[in-house]
Amino acid sequence: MRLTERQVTQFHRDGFIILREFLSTSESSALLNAAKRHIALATDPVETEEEYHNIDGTTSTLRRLRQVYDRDPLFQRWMTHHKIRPILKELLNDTPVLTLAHHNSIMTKFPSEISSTCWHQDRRYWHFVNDNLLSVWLSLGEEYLDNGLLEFIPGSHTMPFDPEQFTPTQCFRTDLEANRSLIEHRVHSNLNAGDIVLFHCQTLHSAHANTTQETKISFVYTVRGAQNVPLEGTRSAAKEIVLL
Ligand SMILES: O=C(O)CCC(=O)C(=O)O
Repeated sequence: MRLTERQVTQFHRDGFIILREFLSTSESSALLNAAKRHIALATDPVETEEEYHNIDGTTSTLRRLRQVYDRDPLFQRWMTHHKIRPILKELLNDTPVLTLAHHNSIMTKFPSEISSTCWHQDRRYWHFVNDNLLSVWLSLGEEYLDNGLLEFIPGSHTMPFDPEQFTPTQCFRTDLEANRSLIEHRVHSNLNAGDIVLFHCQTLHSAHANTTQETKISFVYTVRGAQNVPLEGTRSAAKEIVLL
């Protein structure tokens, strides 16, 4: 599959694009069933909501299964899918490489008051020579604002920001008027199982808490251009790579 010129332009202009029904119902159902099996096992490495928000407490709500590439052949098949490779190559303008050190996760969003995510850029904790990285978000069910759908600020991946516009944990501050007027331009689009969102590592995005009764499950992984190597000695260089 190739993207149209319009889609490529849209990605570079907005910092994200949505491709509807990218996977068939049977492919996404198989991934959802496998994801549910692995969520039930919750084998390490995992991240909990409490860890993510630095909250001490007795409860532990799963937020993501990490390192899913190694957990199941079905997950590997999705992350190296023949349909996605040419698209990633086109958007990165380079050979795509899976960065297993980072987003390589099944995301769970259990109904929980603390499951929201502040406005942020994914590159906040990543260390590469440049910004040529994007994430592939796959919906495994319906996603909408009430169950924690992602929202994006179009064009934010190319905007120059001052460090003061972010908190010490790299959340885009909502107490600043300048930031708030940018956030007013946020957009969202409901997703269904099999839809994918491709977004640049500098695109500001956030998500609401899940206020429904159902858990939302999604899959996210990150790719970089082969020439965009991780900085030596950083966490970004800690895992092996997979050339696509
Ligand atoms: O699902 C969420 O709450 C946000 C996920 C996200 O933005 C991320 O993992 O970078």
